[in-house]
Amino acid sequence: MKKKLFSLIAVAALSATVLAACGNDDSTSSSASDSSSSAGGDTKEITVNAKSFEFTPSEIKVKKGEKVKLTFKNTDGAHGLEIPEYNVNLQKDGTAEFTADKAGTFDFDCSVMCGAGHSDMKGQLIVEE
Ligand SMILES: [Cu+2]
Repeated sequence: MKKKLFSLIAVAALSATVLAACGNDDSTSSSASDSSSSAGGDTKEITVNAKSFEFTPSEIKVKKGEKVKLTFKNTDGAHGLEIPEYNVNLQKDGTAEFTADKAGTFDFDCSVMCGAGHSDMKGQLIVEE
């Protein structure tokens, strides 16, 4: 009985470690209970990091019709990420989801006044037909 419980805990702890190790850093994770979140499907997951004063990557390419899950992360300073055409405006670390249903090249930029290089923080979302 006790042994079974222990191995259950060990498995839970192990999977929590594995999850944490793969860079999927969501701070609100409540261990193994939220493993149901969007695994698979055709969602394109993109992470954009921001530092003073640039985005990495500064160019995002997706295909038209693709569902996009955008994860935004500040690695230095406090910045935001705004894609007006897609009603995305993250003003701190977080995620935004949208469907890339308009083809074209759309500018994104920083939406938090972050200092001298603020207006240089630009990138492009390219939605290919
Ligand atoms: Cu800024």
